[in-house]
Amino acid sequence: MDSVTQPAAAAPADVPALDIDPFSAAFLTDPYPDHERLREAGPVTWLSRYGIYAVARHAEVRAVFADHATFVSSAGVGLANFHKETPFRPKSLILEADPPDHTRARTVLARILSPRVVTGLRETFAAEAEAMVGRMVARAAAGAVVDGIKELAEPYPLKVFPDAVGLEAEGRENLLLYGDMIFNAFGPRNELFARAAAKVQPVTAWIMQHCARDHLRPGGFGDLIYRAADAGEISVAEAPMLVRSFLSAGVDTTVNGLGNALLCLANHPAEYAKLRADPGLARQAFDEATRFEAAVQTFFRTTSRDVELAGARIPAGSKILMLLAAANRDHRQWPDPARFDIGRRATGHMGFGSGIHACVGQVVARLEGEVVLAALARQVATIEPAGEPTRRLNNTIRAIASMPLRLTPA
Ligand code: OVV
Repeated sequence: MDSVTQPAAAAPADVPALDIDPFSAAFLTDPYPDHERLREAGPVTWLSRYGIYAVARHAEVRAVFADHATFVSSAGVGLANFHKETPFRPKSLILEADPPDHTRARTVLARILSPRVVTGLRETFAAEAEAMVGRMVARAAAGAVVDGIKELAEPYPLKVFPDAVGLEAEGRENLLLYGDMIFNAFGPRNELFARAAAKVQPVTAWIMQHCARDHLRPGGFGDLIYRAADAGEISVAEAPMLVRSFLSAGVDTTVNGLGNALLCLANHPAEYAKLRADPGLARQAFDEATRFEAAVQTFFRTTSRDVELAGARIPAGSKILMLLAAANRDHRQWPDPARFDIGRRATGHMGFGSGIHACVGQVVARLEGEVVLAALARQVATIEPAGEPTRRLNNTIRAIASMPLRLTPA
């Protein structure tokens, strides 16, 4: 047997083994039946195909996030173990790091993305949301079927976030290609990865070029990273790598967070009616959509020592897949978890992770979600699917390529 077909390790005796492939086209197209199987098989399971552990319940996902010294990020947060394989790209200084290295990078990014700073963006982000929704509604008023992805979920984050980072307008389509590539790279070296990686050279070159200081508008998030380097908080060599984190984590996530929220609202007209009646529910509705259809479906950790988790003995050096989206529909945590209900308080969901690595950009993401959903609530009376959405399969992101919608202007 060659090394590709041979499992990485023998199945452990004390953990249920499953033959599920969480990176297959079938799983990624409709993950929810397999999420149920993974959750109900036990608190910790073994995925024979990859020789990895998996956790799909809320309590265990949260427990793994909470113990960052045992479940480390520095060996990679995808399937690849960086102690055995070369990383797909130079390691992120924040995502793929542990304390104390992680702490230094996190402190700088957390200050740049602090609630106080992000409050300063609210007016600009809200105005752009009203304008973009307005253009889409004008097309609908003229009788057109609109595309919720191509006309809103993609262009909105591609406008406001890189503007805030301080990136020029030209070439921003590279951000979508780069996101698709790195989120595929957290999974196995399957067909999805191969297709994305085929474009790696020009896209990576564009990204790294635009992480340089002279490409970044003074006062934007990117420039603020360089000012942290000026102040000696991080090295000059680290600065472009932290700008890269903005460009890696800030676009594909919010594009699909918005796309998934739009799909939820189109598929649940009674919930949209609630939002329409009270646009003040927009922020809570976006959070519920992030619980119900998490844009980031999975991340991995690697054990730094032998550990017992929910009765399972896991050896040092093991990869553990955390199914965030499965945890978000765990009936042990949420009443009626498979119901999209914008009236519920969805806080505590794993869509932004938790613990020291919890999404540092979630204040920006939530702002984008809130102002877009509030603009819809004010300008659109009803949202209906006008055909099946087309999925874009990705090893990590729950993504939609195109979503025909019929809108009734308010
Ligand atoms: C959360 C996240 C996703 C992807 C990339 C990064 C972070 C990064 O730091 O590069």
